[in-house]
Amino acid sequence: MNKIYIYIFLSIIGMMVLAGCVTPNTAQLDSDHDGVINSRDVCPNTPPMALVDKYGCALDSDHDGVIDLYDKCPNTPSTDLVNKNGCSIKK
Ligand SMILES: [Ca+2]
Ligand SMILES: [Ca+2]
Repeated sequence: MNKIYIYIFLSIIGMMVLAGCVTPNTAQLDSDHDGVINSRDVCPNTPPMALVDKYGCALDSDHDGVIDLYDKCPNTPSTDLVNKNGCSIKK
């Protein structure tokens, strides 16, 4: 008897979805799992384990273009050119 009620309930929900009455709430998804939902995420593809700001963008504390997650020299002067590891390139 209970299976019939479950079947009827699921059928009604299914019909509502098909009719467009109920849509999955994709705005609340966080596809890159950084803690910032997609509808507010300015950087939707941040690497796993990267620390992010309130906009969902990976932190780059020394602003050299290499995010903290990959930056092996986290305090390079802002005037220096850096390599892919975030370390100053000798001039
Ligand atoms: Ca996100
Ligand atoms: Ca950096």
